[in-house]
Order: sequence, then structure tokens, then C-alpha cells
Amino acid sequence: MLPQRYIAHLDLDSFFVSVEVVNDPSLKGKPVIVGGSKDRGVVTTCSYEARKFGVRSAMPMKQAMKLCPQAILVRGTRGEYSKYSRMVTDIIAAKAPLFEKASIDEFYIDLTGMDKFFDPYQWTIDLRNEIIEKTGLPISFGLATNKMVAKIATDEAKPNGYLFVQPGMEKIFLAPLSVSKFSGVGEQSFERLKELGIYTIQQLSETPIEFLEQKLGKWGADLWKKSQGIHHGAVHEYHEAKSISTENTFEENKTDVEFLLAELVRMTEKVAYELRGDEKLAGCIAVKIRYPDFETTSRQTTIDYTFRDDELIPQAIDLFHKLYRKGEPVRLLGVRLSELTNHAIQGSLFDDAEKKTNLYKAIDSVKDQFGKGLLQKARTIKKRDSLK
Ligand code: TTP
Ligand code: MG
Repeated sequence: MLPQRYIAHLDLDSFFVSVEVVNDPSLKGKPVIVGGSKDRGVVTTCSYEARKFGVRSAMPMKQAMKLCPQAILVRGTRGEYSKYSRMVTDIIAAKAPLFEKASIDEFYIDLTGMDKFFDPYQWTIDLRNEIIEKTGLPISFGLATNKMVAKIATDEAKPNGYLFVQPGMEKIFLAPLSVSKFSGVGEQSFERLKELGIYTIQQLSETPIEFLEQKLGKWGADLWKKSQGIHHGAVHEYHEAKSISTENTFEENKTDVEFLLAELVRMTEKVAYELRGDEKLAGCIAVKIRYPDFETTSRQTTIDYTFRDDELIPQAIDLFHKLYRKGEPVRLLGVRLSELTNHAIQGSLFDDAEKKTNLYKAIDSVKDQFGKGLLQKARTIKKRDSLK
């Protein structure tokens, strides 16, 4: 017989806002929105006090301010979110036998087989307490026999709570909840299910699987399985220190700062392009300089997760200026992006995020078609020409 599975899912509450509150306690208990400008921006996230007024992630700021005019608007603090994400990851990594980092503020821990040694529920409660004590951030968890139920349990436990769905209780736990609780059931699919008279997970579970398959295809059958509390997804181990880097050893040692900066920009564009190709975001950037005597120095900084050239390039330039010993010849220059995550952050801290994202997609597809050397920022191109 297979051992009983125990999966914990942890997710920080209104993560970006909670970090702002830790840094400025006067915000505590208030309706706070992290987002872009009042007229053109969107809501990145908001405190639970603001949610009471109907404010939600991805909502236009204009609409949010109408719903909750007294809300305090915060534009977001560069680097802080990645730092706190890292702190929580480190606490979990030190304790958990096997864990997955599913996004900046979300973790799965596989505790299967651990019940021989400790009570998984108490263990997760203790872990949560430790995270709260060490970071000051509120966090919720769900514990269940699979990832899907654990995640929904976390949602139900929020804010700042926890919930254990005991083995065998999955279906009963899910029954009264809306079908929209399942990931993959967005507005459109929800409408489709409603047309079939299905609102709750219980109604879904009582609908014959053949009927669902006939009406909705394979997706319908999968949904029915979920309604029975069945899910076999594995916890994928988190691997630290994955990075994307590039470096260049010059044929002759270089002292021309303009040349070095142009190289730096070009290399940053290159790693950012790879980053986007991998559908990842970076939370840390580093610059490396090697001098002719092989002395190698590097400097890094934590940044808000991004894949955007216009955010990475100024960071790289800043690091270069802090690192470079003026006037000394340089033998090698390198750029590295690390703390990579898959999380699909919309970068909605920025008003024109969508436009920029589309622009990058367009640039990347042109690069794919015509080779990577073609499209480079004016700076690198200009420099190249003047070098001829
Ligand atoms: P979530 O965990 O989805 O949201 P949350 O932590 O703000 O709130 P909850 O209590 O419901 O968990 O996302 C984590 C952070 O990721 C969030 O604080 C802000 C950021 N984020 C974006 O940048 N863009 C987005 O579209 C979303 C959904 C989140
Ligand atoms: Mg969260």
C-alpha cells in the first residue's frame, strides 16, 4: 500500500502590501493598494482591508479608487519583495524535507512519510509561526493529501490562518465551494459551467463524467476528477542558484569606459533575452570584472523580479560604476542573472507594463527570425559605428 500523502501549501497574505507594512508600520490595518498611477495604472495587490471594498489584483486603479477612495496608494519598493521572498525560502529550506517554490510567495512541502517521525499538522503550524516571527509577514497554509486540495485549503484559510483537510475528508471539504475555486476555471469556463447548471463543486461531482466529457471534452473529465478530491501532481524540488550568465574576455585589455558600458548593455540584453526565452524572471543581477592580473571582482544586487531590459540595464550600469576601479584596464566583463522564478508577475507596478511586455515579445520574435545581432539598443550600435 502507498503511504498516506501529506502536502502543505503555504502562501503569504497580500504579500507586497505586507512587506510595505513591515517597513512602515503606520500602514497596518489600513486599506492599502500597491499599484501604478491613479489614472493609468492597475492594482498589483491590496490589503484585506481594501478587499472588503471589492478592490482586487489587476483591477484598473481608477476603478479601485472609486470603490475605496480612502485607500493609501503605494508604488512599490524595489528589491524588498525579492529579499523577503528569499528570507521565507531560506526558513523553509532549512526545515523542509522536500519543497517546491511555486511563485514568489507560494510553497508546497511534501511531508509524505514524515508522520512516522512527527505530526505533519503541528510541524507546519510551527513552521508558520517561525516564518511570522522572523519576517513579520502574515502567511496562511493548507495541509491536505494532495497539492490541489492543499492550495484551495490555503485560500479558505486566508487571511492569516491555516486549515487541515484530513485524509478522506477532501470531497466533503470541496463540496460547498464554488467551481471557480479550481485553477483553470476562469470567468469564461465558469459561465460555461453555469449554463450547465453547475455552480458548486458538489454539483460538479454529482454530474456524470460522461456528460461532462461530451459537453466540455477532456477538460470536463479532468474537472470531474478534481471534484472527487483526486489529484496526483508531484511536489517538484526547488533548485537553488540557477542562473543565466554571459561573459566576455577581450582580445586586448580595455580602459575605454564607453566601450565597457556598451559591452555591458549588450551582455545584459543578451541574458535578459535568454531569461524571457525561458519564461523566467530574475530577482538578482551581478556584474563581474577581471583585471589583467586575473584579480576578479564582482558585485550583485537584489532587484524586483523582472525580465525587462530597461530595468536590468540601469542596475548593471550602477553595479559597474560601484565595482570598476577607474582607469584600470579590464580583461573580462560578465553579467549574471540569478534567483530565477517562473512566476508570471505582470510587472503591474508599472503603468505601461503591458505595452512594454508586448514590445519585448515583438523584439524577441524579430531576434528569433533574424538573429540576435540585429536589434540592439541605439547605445551599442552607435558605439560600434564609432569604433569602425
Ligand atoms: P498572490 O499570492 O497571488 O497575492 P497576494 O499575496 O497579494 O494575496 P493573497 O493573500 O491572496 O495571497 O501574489 C503574490 C504577489 O505577487 C502579490 O503580492 C503581488 C505579486 N503579483 C503581481 O505582481 N502581479 C499579479 O498579477 C499578481 C496576481 C501578483
Ligand atoms: Mg500570496
